Amino acid sequence: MKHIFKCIDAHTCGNPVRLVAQGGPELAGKTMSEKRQHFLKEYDWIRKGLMFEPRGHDMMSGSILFPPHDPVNDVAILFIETSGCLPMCGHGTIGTITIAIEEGLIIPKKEGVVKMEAPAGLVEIAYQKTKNKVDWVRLTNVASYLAATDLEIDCPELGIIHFDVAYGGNYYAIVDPQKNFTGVQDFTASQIIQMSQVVRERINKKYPSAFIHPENETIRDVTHMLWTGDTINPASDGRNAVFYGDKAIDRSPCGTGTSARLAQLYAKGKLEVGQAYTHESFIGSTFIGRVEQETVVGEYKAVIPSIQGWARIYGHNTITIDEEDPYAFGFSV
Ligand code: PYC
Repeated sequence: MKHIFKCIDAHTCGNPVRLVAQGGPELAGKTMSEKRQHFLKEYDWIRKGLMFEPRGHDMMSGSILFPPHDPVNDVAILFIETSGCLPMCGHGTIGTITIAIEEGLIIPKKEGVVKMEAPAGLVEIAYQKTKNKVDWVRLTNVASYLAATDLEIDCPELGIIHFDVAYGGNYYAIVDPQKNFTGVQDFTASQIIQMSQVVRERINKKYPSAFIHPENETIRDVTHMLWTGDTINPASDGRNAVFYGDKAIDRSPCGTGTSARLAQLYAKGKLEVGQAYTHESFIGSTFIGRVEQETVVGEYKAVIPSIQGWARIYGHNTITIDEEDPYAFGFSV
């Protein structure tokens, strides 16, 4: 049996986004969170086949669009990544909206605005288009908050490190420069990956069930690590290396990671409502983040962050998953 997927490939500030325009499954559920559970149970082979080698790679990330559940919205989205089906993905949103608008896959009710249902919640998006190109996309993300501060863990290469945990659509352990960690500028991507693999596992073992979203218990645990450090461009406000999946460092500044970072900085009094924060990725590409307003999530003080970035389409692919191919459902080395 052969399964055929029409995909449009783009990158958001360097990180890949593969939008599955045709061939995605029909899913059951009254919300995108329920549809995500259905996909994970019955169709995860699609994610594995399209994201992992030989059709994808460690950083591959993508999306599938669905009609909105509430007719006031424009679209609903499922994120498919090497790391699973994320509740929310910022670079994935910027890439998907760029593709969908340029290729006419979404006709928004109001030009320049897309209301998108993600598994983590409703995300309102603004974009600017010149002729048939999207110049930028700005998403107003789900409520983000600082969940814990100054926790400690033993990192094999560094010794004891201190970290905060913040939610920005996924839970991030944020490691700022400190005695045993001088900053991302002093490490290679491979070194950060090796440290993150061990540290993330140790964090979730040491703090079991500590990070569960107060309004959606399917969103849980530290899934991403965000290491900070000196910027490449002096005009930027911060730089990160975001680790996700098993071997990926985000090439974009990471939308949910930037949201978590904004929530952390705001809670610590280092950022004000409305203040722009230029966040650099490991490769030096930038998003502009902003705390738009304060809010609450359960018992936590939270913020509504916005993230602005750009994406470029680079390919139109018809991808086949042939069940007789020994590597039909991907592999990882
Ligand atoms: O941009 O939110 C993001 C993201 C998550 C994982 C990779 N990128």
